[in-house]
Amino acid sequence: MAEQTDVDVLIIGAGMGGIYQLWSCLQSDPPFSALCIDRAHGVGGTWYWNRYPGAMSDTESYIYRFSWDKEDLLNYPWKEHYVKQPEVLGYLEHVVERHGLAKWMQLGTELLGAEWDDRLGGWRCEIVRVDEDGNPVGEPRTVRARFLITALGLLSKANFPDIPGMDRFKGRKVHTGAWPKGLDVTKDRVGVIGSGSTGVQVITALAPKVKKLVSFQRSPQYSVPSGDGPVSDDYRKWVNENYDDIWKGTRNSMVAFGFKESEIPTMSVSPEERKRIFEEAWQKGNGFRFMFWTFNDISVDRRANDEAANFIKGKIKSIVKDPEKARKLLPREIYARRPLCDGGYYKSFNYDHVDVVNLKDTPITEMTEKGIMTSDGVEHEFDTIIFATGFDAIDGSYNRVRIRGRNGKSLKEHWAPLGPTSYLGVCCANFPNLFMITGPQGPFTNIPPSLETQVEFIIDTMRHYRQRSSRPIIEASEEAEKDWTEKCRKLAEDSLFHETSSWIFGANVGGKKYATRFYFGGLKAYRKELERMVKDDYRGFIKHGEPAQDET
Ligand code: NA7
Repeated sequence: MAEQTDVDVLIIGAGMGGIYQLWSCLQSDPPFSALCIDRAHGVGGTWYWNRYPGAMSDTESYIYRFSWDKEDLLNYPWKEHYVKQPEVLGYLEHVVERHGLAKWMQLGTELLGAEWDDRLGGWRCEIVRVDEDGNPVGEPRTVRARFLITALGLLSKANFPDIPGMDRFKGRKVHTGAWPKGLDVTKDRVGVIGSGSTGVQVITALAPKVKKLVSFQRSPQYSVPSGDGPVSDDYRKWVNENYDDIWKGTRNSMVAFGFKESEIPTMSVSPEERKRIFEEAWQKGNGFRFMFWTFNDISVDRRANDEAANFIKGKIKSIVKDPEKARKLLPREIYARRPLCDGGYYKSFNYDHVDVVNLKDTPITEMTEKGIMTSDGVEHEFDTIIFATGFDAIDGSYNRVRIRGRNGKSLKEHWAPLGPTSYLGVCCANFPNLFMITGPQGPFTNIPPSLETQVEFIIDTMRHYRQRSSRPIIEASEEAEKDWTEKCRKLAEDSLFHETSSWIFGANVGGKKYATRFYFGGLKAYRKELERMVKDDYRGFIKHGEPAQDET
């Protein structure tokens, strides 16, 4: 008699991906028994940890949610074009309650390691209870699972810069990705290091409220207005009446932001028309809309990119009154990072108490007891220093857990030669029955529709293999992973994104392998890839034989 598993599926992470995966397991006929754990003491994933002022999704509210609960979709309230962190968290808590998922969850529990066991035909996982600070409580225990599904999030391991004298600072240091509950810094003099989408949000939110704010900015970015504001009853009615078409359009689009991407090249219209279209996008708001709804080549063609970049630079100069501050805020690289939007970021610098330090002119030399010292000898004094310095993205979330596949090789070792790779963004060769939600080389889009695509693919695949065998082994071939990686590399090379250095390529963390962490073909093409592969009888997956009856 072969050893039995304790549970069919162990899901790591109770954010959006983990919640939907758990629900899908329980809905299957017959259900997959499942346990979902999270080191956080609440559900929500990213939205549990990122409680910094101004934290919000920059996707329109109506598609920053699950599409599969139609009744809830039509009735759950949202007031503004964008959902803010407390609302997203509230929504996810509501989904867990509505579907009775909590009893299949064990929160405040961390995965220490997982090892593939050939004899078991599953994963031996070591988990442990942790307190609110992440310290282990009690002894670890082993869970034997047929499938291991990681829903760790793209961006969960904080990136802290290594600044000399970090420990000397007597004030408060806080990373945006681990913002303590209830922390209020509005009476403080605040320094913010980092100006990615988090930096832009936190600066915009705090600027009108704090005593003093200085942004320490290494790479000025392009940001456009978000267009946020209350939604009318008529608007909500329109969304509700058109939800099916909205989701259909979203799944059949490239970046899945709910608008139809442009099909016209930038230089195919007159300069006046170009300006008009850019202005219209500026007024409507949203970073992804500005990059992908206006014209079809901003992210791939240098001339088109310059046109968009110059338009935004013109806006920055007209908004920021102080020419020296404006000079510092003007981007110096092309417009090819994750597109940003904001609720008045550039205007924030018109306050006398808000300033920006260009770290390329005057780098940080050290942290002192009182604050931050820059190379011009100025000591900037603060009560609180906020690190909006981003994350050790994607593989960073995996590297802190010991996941060992066949032959005892860890994921970290598997990824060492080329950077994080996968087959179809969900599987890795030699890691049987391991599925990753928003793992490396998945689509670069609005997250919820991609994550739903992956969860649905994973559950369908598990069901399919369960019909073939009572001890299913689902395993991508090395060849398939190599081909997918090559496809992702080519797509990234065709895009201008690879000319900027950001977390998308692992370029934000010293010592990391420079490699694309995304599939740049868009959601529609990604879904087609999955469909074709399934039609091709799960091309790229190794055909394991049926186990003998007495093994089951
Ligand atoms: P990002 O986009 O990685 O931004 C991090 C920012 O921190 C960026 O401006 C970095 O400058 C800056 N940074 C990082 N390290 C340092 C050091 N050592 N010194 C100074 N500045 C530094 O992270 P976010 O949290 O803003 O956003 C991540 C994603 O979360 C976002 O795209 C959304 O999808 C949600 P750099 O640009 O590297 O010069």
